[in-house]
Amino acid sequence: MSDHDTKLNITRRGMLGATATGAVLAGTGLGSTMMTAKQASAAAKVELAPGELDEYYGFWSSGQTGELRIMGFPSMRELMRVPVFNRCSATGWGQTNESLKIMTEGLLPETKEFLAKRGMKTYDNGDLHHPHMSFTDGTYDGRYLFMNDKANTRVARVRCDVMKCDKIIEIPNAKAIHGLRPQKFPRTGYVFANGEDETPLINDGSVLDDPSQYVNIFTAIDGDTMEIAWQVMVSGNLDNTDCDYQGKYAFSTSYNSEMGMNLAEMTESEMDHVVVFNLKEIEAGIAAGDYQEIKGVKVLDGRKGSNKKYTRYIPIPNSPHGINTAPDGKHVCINGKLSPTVSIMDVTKLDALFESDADPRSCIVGEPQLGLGPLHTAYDGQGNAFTTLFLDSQIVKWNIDKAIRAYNGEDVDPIISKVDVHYQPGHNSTSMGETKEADGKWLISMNKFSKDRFLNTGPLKPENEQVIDISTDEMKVVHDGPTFAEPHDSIIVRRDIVNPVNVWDRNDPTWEDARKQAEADGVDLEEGAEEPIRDGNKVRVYMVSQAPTFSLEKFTVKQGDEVTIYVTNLDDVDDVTHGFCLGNYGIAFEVAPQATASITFTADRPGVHWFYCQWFCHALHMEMRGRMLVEPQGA
Ligand code: CUK
Ligand code: CUA
Repeated sequence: MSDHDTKLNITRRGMLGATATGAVLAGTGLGSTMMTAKQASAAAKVELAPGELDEYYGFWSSGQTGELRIMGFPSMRELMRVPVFNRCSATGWGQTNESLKIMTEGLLPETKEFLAKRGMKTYDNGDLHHPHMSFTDGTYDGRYLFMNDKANTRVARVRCDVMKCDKIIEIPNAKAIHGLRPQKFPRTGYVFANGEDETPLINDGSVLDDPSQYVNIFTAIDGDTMEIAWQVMVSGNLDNTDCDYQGKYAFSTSYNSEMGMNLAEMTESEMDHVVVFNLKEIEAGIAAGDYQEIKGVKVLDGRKGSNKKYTRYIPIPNSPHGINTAPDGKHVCINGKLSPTVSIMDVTKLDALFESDADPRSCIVGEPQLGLGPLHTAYDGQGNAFTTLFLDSQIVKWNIDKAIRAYNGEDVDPIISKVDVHYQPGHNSTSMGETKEADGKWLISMNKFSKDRFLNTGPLKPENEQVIDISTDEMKVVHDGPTFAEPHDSIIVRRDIVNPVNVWDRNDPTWEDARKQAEADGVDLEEGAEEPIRDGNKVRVYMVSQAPTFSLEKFTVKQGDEVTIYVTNLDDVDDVTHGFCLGNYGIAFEVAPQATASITFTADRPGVHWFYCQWFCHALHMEMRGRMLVEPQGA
């Protein structure tokens, strides 16, 4: 890079609010020293002094860990883990009655039966790839986060007021929910989720090794009720999905248009496709009764050659993966993966495809060659795009308008710059980049390999997430962040949009069942009961907690009783969370301020069993304990 360029960049940087050091050095023209100082000043924007707050919330997936993670961004401090599809030792997610209800009520009847035979109530694992926030008018509205489970075909919702999961549903007819995006306009509205694996529509064993009878399913969920609005049967598999800013179309990439069952078959054809879903036509089709009802869901036929107005198949080279709608409201980038190209689709040209027999490729207005292995694209809101190059281990910054002009024959190079990342990036995300309010400040590159970037942790290495300053044309890596298995995707949300409470509302619906049971037992949840309430061999123990005591120092049950313990935390001070851990009974859960939580188990071990508060809450936290006395059978 010439001195001239460097100076220009620094000047622009100065205007964007770099430190005084940067501005001074810009005047001196000390090339190499300047780079270091620039990097230092960019890094300084990432590091926060003790007590300083981040500018953004980051909502991170965790892949096969199955949880949602909350990051402070750009400092990359991990703030919280929200269990969703996984079990959590700390919070009791997957143990408490309240969490089990959320984890089980949305399972399909056949799944409940299948799990019951294995002595399970719900799946223990999940594979969470894509967390996305609800939208209103094209930007985040801070209501909900939605996320997929590829492993067990589920979709979950997290409430942003308390940052807890409140709904999990299993999607019937589909297999391996992968791509997931909320409707951007006018609001969410729909949550679009597509299945990655193709199977027979009625997958009961009557069709097995006959892929010609397999289908794939695109699903629209009502984000308010978490019920399935409709499904569309498609040809080929489906990978990632996104939708437009007009509320008219959703799209999914397909890397296996061949419907191949092995690698050679799946990568055979030069062109795969994007499926475009016409939301109005689909709604009209539902209204007209043009569907079959399978497992309680209305399923429309949008397969190739079905001659319907529901879908169009746009040929795209070669095994496309990520699909990302630009903040300009017009362009959608489809990342070629095995092709070094990104295909730019113009959503304003989609009406014509549905109204006439126009060439499906007529909506493709650009196809720049960017490098090897393009997987996902993010945006700065200023007409530029950032694409991860998995094989090149780079992020490429390029200009959408220039790419379109080059496609039309003009001699322009859309590529602005490239930066090395370490190593093999999958997703990348920019600050507010998947909304109309993309602000062009930061990019996170979520790299699948860290190799030599951290102290060695043995054969299993962390991934490496790198924060990149994109406020100038020259992208700068300013921070490495190791992370455990295996975040795929993330969103970076301005902090003013997210406003969680500090203390639960006592009327929260989460413990509605506990409230009803207490009422039936004539107990006030906020007072607890002095003695266990016996109902045959069912025993209910009502306790309250207030630092540093539980309201019961002991209670007695009989061996073999089915015991339910309710704990209500009366503390209403920020951060005074208690826990309930029952030793050698494998029981532990969190009770946050003003919350009620409960657990049901069989008291099959006689003897003295201590319970204790497992969340450090007070100088006398150790003393916050009590005994469960279990009388032996026959005593
Ligand atoms: S997919 Cu993981 S790198 Cu599941 Cu979003 Cu592309
Ligand atoms: Cu209550 Cu520790």
